[in-house]
Amino acid sequence: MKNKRIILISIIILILLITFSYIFFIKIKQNNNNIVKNDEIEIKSSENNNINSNSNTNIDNNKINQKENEIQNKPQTPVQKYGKLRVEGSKLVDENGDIVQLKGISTHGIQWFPQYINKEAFKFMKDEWNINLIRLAIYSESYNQSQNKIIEDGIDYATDLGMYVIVDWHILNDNNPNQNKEKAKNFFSYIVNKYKNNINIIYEICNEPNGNVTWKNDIKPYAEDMINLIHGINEDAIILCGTPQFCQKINDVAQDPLIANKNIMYTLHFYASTHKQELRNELLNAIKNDLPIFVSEFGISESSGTGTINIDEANKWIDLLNLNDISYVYWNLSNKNESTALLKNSTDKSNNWINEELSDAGKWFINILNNK
Ligand code: IDC
Repeated sequence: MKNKRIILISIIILILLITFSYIFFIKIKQNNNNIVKNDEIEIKSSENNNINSNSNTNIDNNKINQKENEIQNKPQTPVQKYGKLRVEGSKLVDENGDIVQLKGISTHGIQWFPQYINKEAFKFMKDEWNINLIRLAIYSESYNQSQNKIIEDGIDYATDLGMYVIVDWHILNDNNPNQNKEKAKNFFSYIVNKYKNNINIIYEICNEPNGNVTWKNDIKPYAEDMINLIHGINEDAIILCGTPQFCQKINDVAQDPLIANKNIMYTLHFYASTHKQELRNELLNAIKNDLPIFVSEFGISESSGTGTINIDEANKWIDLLNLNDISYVYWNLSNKNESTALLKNSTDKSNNWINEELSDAGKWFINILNNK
């Protein structure tokens, strides 16, 4: 009986021992697992931290790169560089009040040479020839609404590329701007309204009044009306106003300036084989009179647009213009068989030209633009 008891107690102790050691074993295992898990979590979270800190570094690097890019590339386009232009005294100035000199190229009549109004050509001239301005020549006498598409395309390309653009109402054979005044009013109210938020458009209200036309009786009243119309829609627009005798008698204006003088400039045109020191004296006089002058068209041929070119005189003109920060625009982008055309008559391409495809005058002007 006593033996039986001893055996029973031993069995119970054994069972208890086994149970405790099992529980103990399980506990240890769990702990170990937890340690491993915690380690994993720690490793994971430290990995995450690394990823986060890496991505933070990436973001920081991107920001630095962006800033560097901005500093290096800025200003990327002429309009980014100068912003909204205005006229202060006799000077064209940028958004910060610093003097700006625009240099550009004029199309020929848009209805005769529309092939050159293409974005690739504008981009090429901006990037390779350093121009910041395009002038779209719309011959007033032969203008009709079907030409609007070409004009709007031209404005849109210039805008996309961050270039300034002159919308030129090209009075010529219709020598008195009042002749086509109604057409001019309709045209400008349409275009100025459509583009009233653009800061890159300059409006030239009459290319070259000529013949029996005076500043006081003809051009001035026309200009006052057109300025009212344009500034009524966009009060900050810069407006270029033609002057008598194909834009040579700029000093007629000095004696009898326009009533509205906000953001107005007067145009002087020259053709270097015909117009020399006498016309430069006229310009020097205007500079003395503090008149804001813009050379919205010039050539280095004879005033007919063809004949011999005069590089000596042309260089004298450019020196004088550069010295006085006066903006200028070369006539004309075409391959017409005339010496003022930028392209050789044999050049068929309408963009991406090589030097050999330029006329003599074209080669000279591209050198001027590249400061060579
Ligand atoms: C000329 C063109 C020529 C065209 C003629 C008439 O070069 O191809 O046949 O006009 O439309 C100006 C004028 C400008 C003239 C240019 C050369 O603004 O239209 O272009 N010129 O004569 N003023 C002085 C010279």
